[in-house]
Amino acid sequence: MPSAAEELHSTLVDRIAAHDRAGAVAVALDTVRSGALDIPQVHDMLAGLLADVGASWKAGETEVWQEHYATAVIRTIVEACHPLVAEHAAAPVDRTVVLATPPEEYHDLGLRMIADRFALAGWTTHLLGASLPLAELLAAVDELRADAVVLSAYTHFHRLALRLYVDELVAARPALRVWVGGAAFAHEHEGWTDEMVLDIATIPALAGQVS
Ligand code: B12
Repeated sequence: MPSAAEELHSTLVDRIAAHDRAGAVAVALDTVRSGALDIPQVHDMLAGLLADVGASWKAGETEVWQEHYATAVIRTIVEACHPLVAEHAAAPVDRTVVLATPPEEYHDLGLRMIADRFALAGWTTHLLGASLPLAELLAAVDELRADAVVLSAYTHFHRLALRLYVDELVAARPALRVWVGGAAFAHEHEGWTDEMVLDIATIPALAGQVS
């Protein structure tokens, strides 16, 4: 018998192939509301689905527009689940995090999901999205009184650019906690400290590490 994640995966593949965005969103929302999967489990499944779409595009089996369409449907699902994040969130932990990707890094869907993980853990969460210039990040950190910044890189190229970005950020705000992650860090993080590279599984327990 297929698991709830496998069942949702297969239904979403069908709905996306049928260009039925509303149907895809409805089935994902029903799955969370029924308790069959929680939001992180839905996000993990969606990330796997997109990796498959990307592999299919690379193999020449999926058109660019189809990849964009699947990504857009998945983003709509993530946003549609957002009210449920507030319903399922832990008690507020009195910590604030700002999330962004560095200039020219447009892969921000993973970061969007990470924002919800922080919200579920009780953090005040401000997602600033993709390609944020450092000066704007610094202004946001001050205005929003952030305790921590979370940055994401998908490609190796953007991981290299992130190094300088983080060095400048740390020099400008030495007391700020800075975490990085994303696909560019999935296999190793040479040149980065263990403390800075965030393990997604530790998010529920992070508040105690930030004063
Ligand atoms: C969607 C997508 C796009 C969208 C992005 C939309 C958006 N707003 O995010 C668009 C169309 C903009 C795009 C553009 C490009 N893309 Co693209 N894209 C993808 C695709 C299909 C899915 C990526 C995705 O969203 N995955 C789902 C998310 C949820 O996964 P994730 O980001 O890894 O996040 C998870 C974890 O990594 C983690 N995480 C993420 N951030 C953080 C941060 C922290 C702190 C932590 C703890 C965890 C964490 O949490 C998430 C949940 O598990 C992949 C295919 C694939 N195989 O992945 C290609 C892919 C990433 N793209 C690729 C390429 C080449 C490009 C372009 C260069 C294409 C082009 N010629 O223009 C441009 C580059 C744009 C740029 N400068 O950034 C390549 C990258 C190859 C590489 N590794 O170098 C891929 C792998 C496709 C391929 N097979 O070749 N892309």
